[in-house]
Amino acid sequence: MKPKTHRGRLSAEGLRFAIVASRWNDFLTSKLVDGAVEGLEGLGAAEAEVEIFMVPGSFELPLTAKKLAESGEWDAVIALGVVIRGETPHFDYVAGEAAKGIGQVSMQSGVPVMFGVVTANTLEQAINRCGVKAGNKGYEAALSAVEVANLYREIGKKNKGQGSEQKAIPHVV
Ligand code: DLZ
Repeated sequence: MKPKTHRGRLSAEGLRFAIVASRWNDFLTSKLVDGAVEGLEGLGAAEAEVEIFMVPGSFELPLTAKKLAESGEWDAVIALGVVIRGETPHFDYVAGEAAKGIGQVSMQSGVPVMFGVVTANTLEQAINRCGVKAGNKGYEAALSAVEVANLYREIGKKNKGQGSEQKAIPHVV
């Protein structure tokens, strides 16, 4: 058996993206923003279709993402922040609320909201995940945003198609 597999296209053409980024740990979050923009641009996003919204800290990411998701303007929202356990007395609250809130926004709005928040135990770990040395979570989040935005478009089209087939059933019976 070889079931049909659906995978979102890695093309940002015709899609709109909002990036919401925390200013806390700005020297690192700015790298995440750069990574996300680079990722979107590399996949063909137009400059006019990408906008960046800055917030004070990661705690503010969920509500801002909610307002953006509810606006109906964006195919995906990319939330970026950095929370470092060793430097943050309220690490669990800030990181936990950001993660929980972003997940809820995505589920409630139906708009994909990417979790591009680096939660690290040490500054060194955080640096490594912000593209200063190696991987960049902003870049990764941008690629995921493009992939799922395209996948959900495809699923949306399929659902619409199924809706019209279902309407036909009573006439057949
Ligand atoms: C207050 C705070 C602390 C201690 N640490 C961080 C952090 O490591 N990363 C981050 O993004 N934000 C932090 N904040 C700020 C909170 O997210 C929030 O902006 C403030 O508590 C105001 O609501």
